[in-house]
Amino acid sequence: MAASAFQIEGGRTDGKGDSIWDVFSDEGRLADPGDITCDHYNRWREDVTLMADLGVNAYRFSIAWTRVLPEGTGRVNQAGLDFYSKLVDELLANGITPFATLYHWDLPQALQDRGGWPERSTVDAFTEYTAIVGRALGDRVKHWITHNEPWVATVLGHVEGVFAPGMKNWSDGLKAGHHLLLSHGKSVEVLRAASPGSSVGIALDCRPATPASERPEDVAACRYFDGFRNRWFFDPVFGEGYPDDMVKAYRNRGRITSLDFVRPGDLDVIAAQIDFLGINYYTCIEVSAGREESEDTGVPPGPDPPEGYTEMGWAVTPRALTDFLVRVKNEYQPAEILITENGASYSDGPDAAGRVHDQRRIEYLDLHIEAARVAAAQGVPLNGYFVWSLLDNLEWVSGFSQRFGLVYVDHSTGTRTPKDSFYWYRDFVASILRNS
Ligand code: IFM
Repeated sequence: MAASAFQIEGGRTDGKGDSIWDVFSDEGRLADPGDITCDHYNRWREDVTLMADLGVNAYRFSIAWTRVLPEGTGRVNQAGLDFYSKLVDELLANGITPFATLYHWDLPQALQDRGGWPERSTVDAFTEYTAIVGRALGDRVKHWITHNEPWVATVLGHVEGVFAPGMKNWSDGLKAGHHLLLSHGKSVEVLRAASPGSSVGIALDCRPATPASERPEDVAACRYFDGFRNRWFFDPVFGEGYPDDMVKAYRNRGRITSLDFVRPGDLDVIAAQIDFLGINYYTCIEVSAGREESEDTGVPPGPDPPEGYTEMGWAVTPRALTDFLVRVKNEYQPAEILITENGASYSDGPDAAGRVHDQRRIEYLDLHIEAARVAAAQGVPLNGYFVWSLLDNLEWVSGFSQRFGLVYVDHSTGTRTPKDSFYWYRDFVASILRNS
């Protein structure tokens, strides 16, 4: 099961500082405000009990940087560390292994005010934060994820400006992306020192792409899209540096004049040996000429995919998950892969009897778990799968309109109601654990 702090916690209290997402919310840039979300900050015991009932043996959550360091660096807010410490203890008492993500996009606003991720000093701030959290929880947390989906933070946050901090500038975007990756690499060693014997990885999002036709223009557009969306992050993490074709293409398009923000030694730091690669997978895309930087959903222009679309407008494409996992194994040879997110948004709500019949989510999960199994049978070193998500949470700028949970949340009361998918997944997990 996977979740992130801003999407579920609420709890702007007990000394927590504001993150860029709190500010984005205060500015009215989200469809619903992020102040309370699922009130997990107060209901965390209930949520751990739900996971224990579900029978999952691992929970991936993220730590809100501003709960621990309200100003991003310097003064530590002990109440923030205590919150996560209690959560970790409760998980362990219930036989659930904690997987802690350090950064799921919620940069302290105080650091944004000093330039944010485009500034190299943010890398040092992140390693300071990592060391503090590692020392506080590292005796019990043995699985760490440095960053979640750096492509999203880079492109949606700094190039397209649709996510916090709302910057719209290619040059800052690529600097931000580099500093995110650099802070990942630096933190790997920091975490190993602070949390002896732990496993450290990063969660990369992906959009496998195929050309819309065999026309050379579509094939070239697809290659570009793959570089922009996937290889720009996968390649440096696995020691290959930034892809040459993309460096040239970004120059040709005037996205950058140089990569002078990449200092000698940076690429070695980014290529720090990781224990596992997290892959977040939802859908794939067909790319045609002129749409090579378009994150547009759906699979234009061919026929609709037989499994349909989720309510994010994302085509249900399990086969591409298998293919992508095999590709990653072949191209990058990670020691271990975990699917750190996979799930679907469907808005089914309670019927008159209070039951939530979310058959489409069951089908989505079933198809993707099977696709992952097929990849494992082809030698992919797959060692875990996290559903996104336990609760219907705040889907960033889309607010509560997109429901990804196995548990329905009534956002006016906070009441949690397990959906049919919850019971289906409970049975599935029980059968897996019985046979393992
Ligand atoms: O909700 C997000 C999550 O925060 C990051 N990965 C994708 C999910 C669905 O959009």
